[in-house]
Amino acid sequence: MSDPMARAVELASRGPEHGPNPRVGCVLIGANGHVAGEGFHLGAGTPHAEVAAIEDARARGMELAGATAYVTLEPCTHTGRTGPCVDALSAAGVAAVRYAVDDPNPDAAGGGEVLRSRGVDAQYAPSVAAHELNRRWLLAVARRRPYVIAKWAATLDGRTAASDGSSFWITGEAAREHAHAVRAGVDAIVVGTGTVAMDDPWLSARPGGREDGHQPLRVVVGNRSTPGARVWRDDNAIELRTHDVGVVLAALHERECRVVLIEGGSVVTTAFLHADVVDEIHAYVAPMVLGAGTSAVGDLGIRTMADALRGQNLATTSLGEDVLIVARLEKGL
Ligand code: AOF
Ligand code: ZN
Repeated sequence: MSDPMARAVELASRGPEHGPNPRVGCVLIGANGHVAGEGFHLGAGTPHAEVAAIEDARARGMELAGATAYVTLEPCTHTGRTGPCVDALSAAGVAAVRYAVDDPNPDAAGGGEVLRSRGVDAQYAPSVAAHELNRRWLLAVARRRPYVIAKWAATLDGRTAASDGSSFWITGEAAREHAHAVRAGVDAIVVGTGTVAMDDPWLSARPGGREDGHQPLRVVVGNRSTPGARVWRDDNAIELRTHDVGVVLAALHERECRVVLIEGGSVVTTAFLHADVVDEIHAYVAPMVLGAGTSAVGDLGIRTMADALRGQNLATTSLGEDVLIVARLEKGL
């Protein structure tokens, strides 16, 4: 095995993108230098990667005394939904641990130190790929608030609806399909009551035209009531009667939402941008001009070019006639 940590990252990436827990992979190399077991985490409530790898080694009848564990995240010390991985690793006789990212979760962190105190050769072995895989999760846990993506579909002149309120459709099939795949990877979708009243959206994740097994929580913010709207079709939806962005983020953090998608309308999107909590923008742009109507983003109080919110262009993707620009605004980590 040339690079067990790279393999661990590859395994980790098979875990689900959404959910409260990180994507973690583990490779156990036996004292003989051969792979003894592999595992990855399948989401909250299922075994952690380390335990999955130990179980895999047992199922294969492999010896773990003197083994080295390569884990993409520092092994946990806590009993949460499952037991502490530091105990599982030491009980299995693992002699050395290499972990690629320090755990930012205060309840679970400190595994490296605990293992060293037990005589295990545990070392932090940073990997950019491991960090990148859980970038959003790491930020969400460290900042105690969800990672925020603001998304809109606009015309070339930045309009998201015509002046009569109509907005179907700005972007084409391919862009809408892409947006459904993004929805399937997030924990919650936030919209304002205005959007619910005007568009009556389903806010479901339907990649490939079919409801995904994971449906994000639908979150409606604002003071208006919207009885009978499609968002209320089942109980995977909540109403937050506030305009305070901090209150919305605290409520979603409380529910262990790590990544949230703001889908408008303009008032809500503007409020999140104004509060400086948007980490990423997904702007779908259609080759269309309206000249009048709603702007994707309202006044942010920016009066001069030097004060513009400047993102880093992470990706530009052609989707049929349309283009998606993904810009990262996030600071830190
Ligand atoms: C995971 N998978 O493979 C590892 C994790 O309370 P629990 O049991 O759901 O544990 C979640 C925490 O455990 C998580 O926030 C992280 O700090 C730590 N390690 N978590 O979900 C894993 N190794
Ligand atoms: Zn664990």
